[in-house]
Amino acid sequence: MDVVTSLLLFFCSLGAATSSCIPGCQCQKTSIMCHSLSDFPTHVPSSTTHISFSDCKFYSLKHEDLTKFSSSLEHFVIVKTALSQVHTGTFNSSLNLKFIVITETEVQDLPETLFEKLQKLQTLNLKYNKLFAIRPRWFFQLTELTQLDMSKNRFTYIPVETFHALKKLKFLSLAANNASQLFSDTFKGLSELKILRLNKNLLTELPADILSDLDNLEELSLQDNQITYLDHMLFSKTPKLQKLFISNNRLWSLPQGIFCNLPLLYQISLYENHLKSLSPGVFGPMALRELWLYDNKLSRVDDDTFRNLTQLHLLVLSRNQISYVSEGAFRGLTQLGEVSLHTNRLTSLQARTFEELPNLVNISLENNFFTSLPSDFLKDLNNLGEIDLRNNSLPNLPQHNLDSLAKAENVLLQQNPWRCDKNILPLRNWLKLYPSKVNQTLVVCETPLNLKGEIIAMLADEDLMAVSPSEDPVLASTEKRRPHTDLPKQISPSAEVLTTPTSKQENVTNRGKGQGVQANNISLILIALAVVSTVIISSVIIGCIYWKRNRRGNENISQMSRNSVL
Ligand SMILES: *[C@@H]1O[C@H](CO)[C@@H](O)[C@H](O)[C@H]1NC(C)=O
Ligand SMILES: *[C@@H]1O[C@H](CO)[C@@H](O)[C@H](O)[C@H]1NC(C)=O
Ligand SMILES: *[C@@H]1O[C@H](CO)[C@@H](O)[C@H](O)[C@H]1NC(C)=O
Ligand SMILES: *[C@@H]1O[C@H](CO)[C@@H](O)[C@H](O)[C@H]1NC(C)=O
Ligand SMILES: *[C@@H]1O[C@H](CO)[C@@H](O)[C@H](O)[C@H]1NC(C)=O
Ligand SMILES: *[C@@H]1O[C@H](CO)[C@@H](O)[C@H](O)[C@H]1NC(C)=O
Ligand SMILES: CC(=O)N[C@H]1CO[C@H](CO)[C@@H](O)[C@@H]1O
Repeated sequence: MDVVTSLLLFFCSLGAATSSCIPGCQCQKTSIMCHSLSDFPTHVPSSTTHISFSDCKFYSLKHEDLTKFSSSLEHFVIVKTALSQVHTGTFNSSLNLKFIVITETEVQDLPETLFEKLQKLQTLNLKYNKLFAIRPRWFFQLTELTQLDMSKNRFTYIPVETFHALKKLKFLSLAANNASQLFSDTFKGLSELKILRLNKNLLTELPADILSDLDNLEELSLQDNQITYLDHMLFSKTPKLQKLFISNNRLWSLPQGIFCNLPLLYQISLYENHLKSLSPGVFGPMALRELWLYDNKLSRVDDDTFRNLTQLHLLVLSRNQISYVSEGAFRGLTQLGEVSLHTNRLTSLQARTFEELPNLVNISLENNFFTSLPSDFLKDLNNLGEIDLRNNSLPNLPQHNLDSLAKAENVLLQQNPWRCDKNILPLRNWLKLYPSKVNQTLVVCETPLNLKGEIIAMLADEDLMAVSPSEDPVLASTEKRRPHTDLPKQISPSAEVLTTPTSKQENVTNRGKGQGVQANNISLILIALAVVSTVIISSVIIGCIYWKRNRRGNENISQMSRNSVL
């Protein structure tokens, strides 16, 4: 909860006990809360310690406004007000101020000496104004300041000396401005700083030693900048770092050793960068539980890349360009519960890639180009929950693969070009054997054409004998079509088909008994069309259901992205 909210809640909690001491204001003991005033109130009691203004219409603030109560004033808040000018000297006799919030105003600049007398000030919140420049001397006397929030303003430049006096600062936010450059000494001496937010600026690089005095830093936000490179020593002096956000930048590589001195790190975001490769030596031992690397440009995952991440529960590598995952890529990830490799360029896997991952539950491999799966590739996995193979290039699955897949509770197989010849029999039998693992209605033939859209689990043996198993799946549906699957021929209606009413249901389920296929081409096409359209509509519905089901919150990853990357 930010300071404004907490203060407003504090005032609200005073509730019924308040009285209207000044028109438009509520008072409680020495606290005053004013709302929608058009002018700064003139008769504020001299004992006032807390005063706040929201949705007011006065444009300026000056020394005389505060003189009556300046010596007792401790908390001063202005929120959502037309304020555009704060005059020199406004706070120069309010020496007991500990807490100032000026937010959501029209203020574009503040006098250089505005805060110079405020040696007791602990919190200064200037978030969400229109400050276009930082005056280098603003904070020179604020030696007691612990919280400084300057986010959501409009400055592009941060003078190097700006924060040097703030030896007690614990929280500093410069997020959502347009700063493009920082210096080695920008954060010099801020050894108490725990949280530093630099996200949403226009930073392209960081000096290698910019964090070297921040030995108590716990959280660093660098996301949403344009950073292309991070020095390998950048984090060498921040051993207490717990959260590091670097997503949505332009990093194309991570140097060896960069994350090797971060034993307490448990959250990192690296998604939406341009990372082309990752190698062993990048991640040292740390407490990381989730690693999000989606939307990068990784082309391969090599042995031991993540070996030090023994606490990792979730590894997201989706939406890269990965065409190769080596056998030892996930070695050491003994806690890994879920790995997401979907939407990559994989055509095959190594048999031992998932070996020695005793806690692996979910594997997503959808939207790749798998034409086959290795034997026994799920051998060591005894808690397998879901394996997603949707939208790959599998023509069938041999018995040894099916034996592996039987370990999973849930297998997603739709959108593969299943070729319904006799090699599909193991899959058909398996689907019948394990109706609870797969939604059978979604697993349908792609070829041959006359079986396109047919539910594989419902195929009869005879259906499958009609097509030669050796036939190439593409050719089978085009040049090499057998006479009875020839499209023009099917369309020319035969008297028999037209005149004989058929029972659709029977012809779907019993089709294929001898000549049935040839005799019923038209009705089959109609039925197939009906089935296909049902399947399409259902897939959309299912898609929606999955989309909803997969919603899992994470404060640093937008819900949308999280859904589509897992
Ligand atoms: C404070 O500022 C006002 C306005 O600039 C000025 O008149 C006054 O002398 C100053 N007082 C002190 C104590 O600096
Ligand atoms: C930052 O700069 C971009 C253009 O580079 C501009 O569109 C945007 O409004 C600026 N943001 C702020 C907060 O000034
Ligand atoms: C594991 O961490 C150590 C210590 O930081 C480092 O030297 C080593 O290269 C890391 N190993 C891998 C495989 O990343
Ligand atoms: C596996 O996926 C299911 C369904 O999406 C989810 O409920 C479960 O938490 C996941 N398990 C792990 C260990 O990630
Ligand atoms: C299927 O996977 C490919 C390759 O990743 C992808 O381009 C395509 O959009 C996916 N199709 C669907 C319907 O998800
Ligand atoms: C299987 O998919 C169909 C749509 O094809 C859907 O109506 C049905 O609810 C799904 N069944 C399960 C168990 O999800
Ligand atoms: C069982 C059944 O109704 N089968 C029908 C399938 O289609 C043929 C040809 O159109 C009919 O003659 C059958 O009666």
